[in-house]
Amino acid sequence: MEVNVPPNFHAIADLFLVPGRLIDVQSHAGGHINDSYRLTFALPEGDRRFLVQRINATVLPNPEHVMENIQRVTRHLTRRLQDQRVRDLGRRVLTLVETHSGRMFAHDDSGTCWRMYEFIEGARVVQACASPRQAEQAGRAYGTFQSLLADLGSPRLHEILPDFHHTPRRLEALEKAVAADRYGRVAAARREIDFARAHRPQAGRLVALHEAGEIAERIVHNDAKMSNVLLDEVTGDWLCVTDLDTVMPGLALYDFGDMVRSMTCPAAEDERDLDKVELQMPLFEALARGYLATAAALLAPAERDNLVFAGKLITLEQGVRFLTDFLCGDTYYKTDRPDHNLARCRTQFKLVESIERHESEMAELVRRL
Ligand code: GN1
Ligand code: MG
Repeated sequence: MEVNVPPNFHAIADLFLVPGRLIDVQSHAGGHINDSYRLTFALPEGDRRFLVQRINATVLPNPEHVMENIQRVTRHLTRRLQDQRVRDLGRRVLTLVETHSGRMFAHDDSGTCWRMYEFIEGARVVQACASPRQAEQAGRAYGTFQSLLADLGSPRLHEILPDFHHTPRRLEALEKAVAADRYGRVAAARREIDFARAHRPQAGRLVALHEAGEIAERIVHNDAKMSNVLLDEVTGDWLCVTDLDTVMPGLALYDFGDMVRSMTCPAAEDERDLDKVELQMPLFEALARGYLATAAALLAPAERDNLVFAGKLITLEQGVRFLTDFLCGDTYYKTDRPDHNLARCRTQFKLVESIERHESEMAELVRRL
C-alpha cells in the first residue's frame, strides 16, 4: 500500500533502474549540504529500501566529476574487500544504483540533480561520539578506507573542491568576509575573529610540509567525521564510510584532523553550552589506537608527528568556515537560526582551546602507541 509518496518522487524514482513499486518516502536527516530521502519499494519477495540524494548544485556544481570519483572509489573498495573475502559486502561499501542510461546521476524535470544508493540496513549513525569504542571503530573505518585506496591507479581523482583544506586560504576568505561585512554581523563575532587571527601563524604548516615533499598527497575522504561512519546496529562494529562527495587528493592528516574534531568530544557540533565542549583523553586515545591499527603502515614520520597538530588545525579551520559563512549570510551550510553558524564556530574554537591544553599529553600518547 502506498503510505507516503510526495508526487514528484515517482518521477525521481523512475530515473533509476530500480525494481518494484515506490510505496514510501521518508526524509533522512543529517548533512549540511545535500538532502537525503529513504525510499521503500514493494517487490514480490518483500520490501527493499534505497537512499536517494539531491546533490546541492551550489556547493557541487560538477556532479559528473563527483560521481565519477565516487564510482571509481566504490568499485576499488569493493574489489579490495572481495580480495580480503570480507563477508556481507553489500553493507561494507556504498553501492550506487544506475539510471536507465547507465549513468550514476540524473536530473529531474526541474533540473535538480539526483543519485541513488542501496540503503544499508541494520546500521546506525551517531552524530556525536559517545564512547571510546565508537571512536576506535570510526578511527579504524577511516584508516582502512585510506589504506584500501592507497593503490587506486591513475588518472588522479578529480579535485572536486580545490583548496578544500588549504587553511591559509580559508583564513583569507574570512578576512574578505570581515572587510565586506555585508550582513553587519562582524560586531557580533569580534572575539571569534580575533581568535582566528591569533592562530594565523600556525595555519600554513601542513601545506608547507606538503610543498617541501615531507607529506605525500593521498586519496582521502576530506570529511572524516563521526557521522559519516555507519556502525552495525547490533555489534557496534564499523560497517562502512559514507558521504563520498569530497573523496579526492589530499593529505591523510586532513582526515585525522577531522576525526579529532568530531570524535574526541561528545558534545554536538552546534552545542550552545560551551562547558560541555572539552576534549576527552579516553576518546582521543581510542581514536588514535583505531586509526593507527589500520593506517600506521601508510604514514611517514612527518605525518605521525603531526597527528595532534592536524586535530587542532582542522578544528580551527572548520570554525573559520562556519564563521565565514555566518558573516556571508549563511549561504553554504544549512542553518536553523540566524546565529547557528556562529554557535557552530564557537564549539570548534572552544575545542581548539581544549586541544591546546592537552597537546603535549596527546603527543606523548601517540608516541607510545
Ligand atoms: C559538511 O556534507 P556534510 O554535512 O557531511 C562539509 C564538510 C564539513 C562538515 C561539518 C562539502 O559536510 O566539509 O566538515 O559539513 N562538506 C562540504 O560538519 O563542505
Ligand atoms: Mg560531506
